[in-house]
Amino acid sequence: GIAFDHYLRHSEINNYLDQLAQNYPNIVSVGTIGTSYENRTMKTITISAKPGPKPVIFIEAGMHAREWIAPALSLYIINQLVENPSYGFLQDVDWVILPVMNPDGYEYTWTTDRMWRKTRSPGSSCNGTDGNRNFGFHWMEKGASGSECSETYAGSEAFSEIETQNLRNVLNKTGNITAFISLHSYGQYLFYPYSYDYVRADNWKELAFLAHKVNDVIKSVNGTEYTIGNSAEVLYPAAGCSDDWAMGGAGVRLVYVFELPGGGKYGFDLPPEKILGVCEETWEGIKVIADYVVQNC
Ligand code: 0X9
Ligand code: ZN
Repeated sequence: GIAFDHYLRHSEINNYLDQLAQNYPNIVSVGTIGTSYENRTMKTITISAKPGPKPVIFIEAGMHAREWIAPALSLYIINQLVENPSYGFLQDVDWVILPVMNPDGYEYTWTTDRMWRKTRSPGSSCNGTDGNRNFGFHWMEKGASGSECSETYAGSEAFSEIETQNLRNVLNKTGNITAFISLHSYGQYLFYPYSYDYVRADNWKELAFLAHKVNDVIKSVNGTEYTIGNSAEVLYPAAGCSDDWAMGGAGVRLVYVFELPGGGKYGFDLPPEKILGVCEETWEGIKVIADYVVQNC
């Protein structure tokens, strides 16, 4: 079983996925998309209640090491889908979930520096690249840094990081991805593309319409409200993010970034006793996206 009253180490997360694959072999499979720079296994879990082609919802979490609520929410979603499988949409949608996009950084936040954000690949003066500036769609145009020591260092070239290569490759080879959701914290924003500049997706009206439905449902749980919009307009331009690549590079139709609620001393260190509430409310919003995919995609 799994409890949502504390955060898990990367190895515990991988063990949970493997345990589900063992206990639910008919609907769950665990795959590896590759290894991280420090050789940790990057696992995805696929949840498919019945055979045959269906739209896929892909969820990526843990790009930024310190944003611990994001992997925790991805595990809550997995737990709901697998262990409480009473949801109608399970018949019509497959799920692929990557709980820890940046395992080296994640472990570093446990052992050494709670506020670490980037990967752990070495540089000549500072370590780490911001994975969310390293994707090859309008790479380095705006809101990304060429300085190794910056928190938003975009890397020596697009896809310089093994972790971003691994995500690119799995998105390229997974057919039928209809929705891509990237989980971050914090700030209660719900972004749709593009992030690289003040440019909206062709289907931005559809994305905005659905985002408002998601927000209404989340708000009805505990009152939490999200700011919705094109991320360049609402926050700041940031080129090289995974969501921009999912749409512009991999052609995914429904693309969102959730900036989950913050808490704790620094915003990123949401206290463990707050995990469950954030998971419960956000899951209601994720289900709205799943229902939309079933009805419209
Ligand atoms: O700067 C970022 O990468 C994100 N904020 S965070 O505090 N989680 O680092 C914002 C991402 C900008 N927008 C999109 N990815 N669309
Ligand atoms: Zn983030």
